[in-house]
Amino acid sequence: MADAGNGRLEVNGERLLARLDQFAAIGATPKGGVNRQALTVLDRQARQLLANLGRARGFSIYQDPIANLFVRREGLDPNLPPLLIGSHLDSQPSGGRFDGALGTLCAFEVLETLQDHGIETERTVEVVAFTNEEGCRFAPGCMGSMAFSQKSIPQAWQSAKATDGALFADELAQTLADLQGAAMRPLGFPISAYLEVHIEQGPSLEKEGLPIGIVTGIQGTRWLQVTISGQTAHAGTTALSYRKDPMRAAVSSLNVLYDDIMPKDPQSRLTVGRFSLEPGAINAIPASVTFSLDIRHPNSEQLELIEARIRKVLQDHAAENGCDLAVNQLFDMAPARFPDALVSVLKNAATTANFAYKSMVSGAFHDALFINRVAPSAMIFTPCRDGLSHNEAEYVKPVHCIAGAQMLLASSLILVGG
Ligand code: HGY
Ligand code: MN
Ligand code: MN
Ligand code: MN
Repeated sequence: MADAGNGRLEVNGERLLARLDQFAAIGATPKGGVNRQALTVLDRQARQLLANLGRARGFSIYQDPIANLFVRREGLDPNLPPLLIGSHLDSQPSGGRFDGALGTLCAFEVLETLQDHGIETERTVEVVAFTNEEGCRFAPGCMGSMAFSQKSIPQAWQSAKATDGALFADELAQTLADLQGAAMRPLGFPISAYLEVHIEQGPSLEKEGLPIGIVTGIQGTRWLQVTISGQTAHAGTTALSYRKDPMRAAVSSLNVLYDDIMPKDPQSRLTVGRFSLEPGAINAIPASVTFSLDIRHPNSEQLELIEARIRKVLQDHAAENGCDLAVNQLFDMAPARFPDALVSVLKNAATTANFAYKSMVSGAFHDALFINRVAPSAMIFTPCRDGLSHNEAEYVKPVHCIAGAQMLLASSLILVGG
């Protein structure tokens, strides 16, 4: 096995960094981030680029009915379920150039390194770019990995009832049609394991000066869509006692929730990411306000309690303001715990590759959460500057990008034999 003179196979760091630049150019924003949202023309361009790069290396290219993209490097024994490695290529609207792309391109770099050195693995290795991990343009997140794990595409995602359901169906069909040079295959297939490299999207690895995090699990996430409906009326003539003001109900309930949840439980997370009012006239009391709530906690019971508390507070403040309340749960991702045996493989790889590391639970959700429901999965984190992500200033040092790919290569080699 060719190596860099120190007895180990090395990824081609320069090539990886060049690939990251190539993909960052697709949907590049003026502040150095990317806006490459799921199923947009830009997302399709990134998928096509990965497919072309894979074909140029002689790998087979597949997609499935939810537009997950696969780049396959055959192993010696076709009867062995493949090792799946990858992440996602879609981004946040004001996203960073590493979230998702780093994991996908580290995975592709593993295939290229195996190819460069003519290494024949017993087991086939496939790179995957899962569709719509972010869930911003179309909720929920992790659509590709969720559909893969349950071998079906929930009807709700394509029905007009869901947020932009009809648009989703059209954009999915167009994305599938646009991809050149890929064969269609059914949703979900047996895999031996799934590994994902991802940026930590938090500050701890950088703070502790560690190049690698070994992820033992992912905290739970719930998304709610809240609509408080009151009565639109004249801003100047309507006295307080006559008002049914949904904005007042929203502000007072959120004030309670902001003070009551995160300050009292440092493991909890509560975020209002989206907020809109109807009709949106400066001089009319709103008829309704609609906002999102992103709730996170590593513990399922706590997540349940937090959601119940939120619903109660919203209900009380809506009622106090003579308003109606509707709460729609957009999704509920139960916490995931990765299998110890696979986590140990990553730890062995880190030790062999001489990377200092720590074990940690992910604050962000990832495709690995769903794939872990059908096959042993685990993740490798790299530090990111100031822990910043879902922000155009997201940054990972080149040395850490390369460390992520090297870890993925070392872990994959343990899992594929040959
Ligand atoms: O929201 C998340 O946790 C993921 O980064 N999309
Ligand atoms: Mn991500
Ligand atoms: Mn993300
Ligand atoms: Mn992910």
